[in-house]
Amino acid sequence: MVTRVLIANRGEIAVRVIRACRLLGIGTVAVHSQADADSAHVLMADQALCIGPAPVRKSYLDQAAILAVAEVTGADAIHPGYGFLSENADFADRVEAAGLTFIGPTGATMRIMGDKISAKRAMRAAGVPCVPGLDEGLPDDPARVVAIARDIGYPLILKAAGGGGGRGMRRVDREADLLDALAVTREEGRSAFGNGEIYAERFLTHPRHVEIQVIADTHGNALWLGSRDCSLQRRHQKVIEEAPAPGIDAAKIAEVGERCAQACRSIGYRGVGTFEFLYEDGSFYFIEMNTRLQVEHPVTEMTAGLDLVELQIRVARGEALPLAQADVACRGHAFECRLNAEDPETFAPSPGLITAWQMAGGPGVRVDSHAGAGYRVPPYYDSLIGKLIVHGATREDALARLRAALGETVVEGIRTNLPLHRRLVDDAAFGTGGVDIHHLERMMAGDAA
Ligand code: MV4
Repeated sequence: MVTRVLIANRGEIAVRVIRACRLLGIGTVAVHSQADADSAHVLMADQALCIGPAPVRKSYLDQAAILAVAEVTGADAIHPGYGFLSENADFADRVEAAGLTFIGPTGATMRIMGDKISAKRAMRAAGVPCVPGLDEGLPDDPARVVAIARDIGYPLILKAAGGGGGRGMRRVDREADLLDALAVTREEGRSAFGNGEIYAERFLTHPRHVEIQVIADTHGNALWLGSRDCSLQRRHQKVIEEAPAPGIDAAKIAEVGERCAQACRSIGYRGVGTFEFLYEDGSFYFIEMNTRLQVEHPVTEMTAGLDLVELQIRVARGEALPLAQADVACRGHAFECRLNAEDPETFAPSPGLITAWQMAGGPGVRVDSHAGAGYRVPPYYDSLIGKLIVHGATREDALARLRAALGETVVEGIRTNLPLHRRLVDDAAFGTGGVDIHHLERMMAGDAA
């Protein structure tokens, strides 16, 4: 039963989840830090409770405080949003042990995907194409490490099993650097993730970051809902995402998508999930699976014509998916610009009072945000203040709408990355589509030169 959902998050995603609950006639409970007392999610929810001071360790990451709020408010489900506790397997287990519904996969599934070696092993076994390399931790014996690395070839990349999202990785270009690089990466893995297991893969030099959205119910049904391209990023922070990934044969994407959906069925996956791939020279290579709703889910919603948060709640309460793969049709093209309170050149955070706020509108334009004029962006959390999402019949139409929408958008009082977005929509390579993960950093390096 899901009659009252506690939203264990803040900002635009808390607002997004509250909207979905309202559509379903489900009650909502917000939790917030002292710094977010007058935030939009607090005002929108049926009830709101303060769970602690501004620092996330003492509020949005305080599992006991969140579970206590669920108990006193009679919430019967918890939506974790993204970030914070969304991929914390122990939290998912504690929620279920308290007799509540965790809106997401089981703790056991999250543990498999949280360990990047076990994730890759499980996905390779399920028929998902992976980066060449052993799906095992590297041994201690230096001679065996050198032999394994020779088999993979150089350049290769060392990755911490407990890492992910760009943390705990190191490129190695030659054998002479291998053992020192392994020692350093192991030590980082131990100190950052409490896990010194390291694996090696062939290093792809110019990949695109392409992901496949999936959703699965508890009746053995799983669907793939199209692709997204998230290559436009800087230091693992995505800037613009789009759906579908441009310039890739639809049949090739469908083939990989089917593999992802089949993998979900074979491991008994439940909820929404994302298979992350590197795409290089016409091939897909699985790297990680995210077991949460992602920031960029709206571009999939716009192209698939589905409400992913509604579907998340429906499958969490035990309903069968209301559609089959043959009913999934991805139409047109969508872009999402992440609007951040940050300096457009240095990317340094720029919190403070928003004095003017004008968002774009019109056909195919959507804004997901918790901000507005008079809102003070707190300095304690990530700098995302909203997302501008556009949809059009073709990539060209969507890009024209995005350019026009960025022209209408006004945010004053703080620095934002709007100037960067306006520049990117006029970038020739981005206009063509299919830039690799290094494009933005190359562009910024060109400015400095
Ligand atoms: C790689 C790679 C090249 N070759 N793996 C970074 C995030 C993490 N999810 C995986 N990452 C990478 N793995 C191999 N075998 C390059 C990256 C990478 C990257 C990937 C996706 C998006 C942005 C990136 C930025 C730098 C490096």
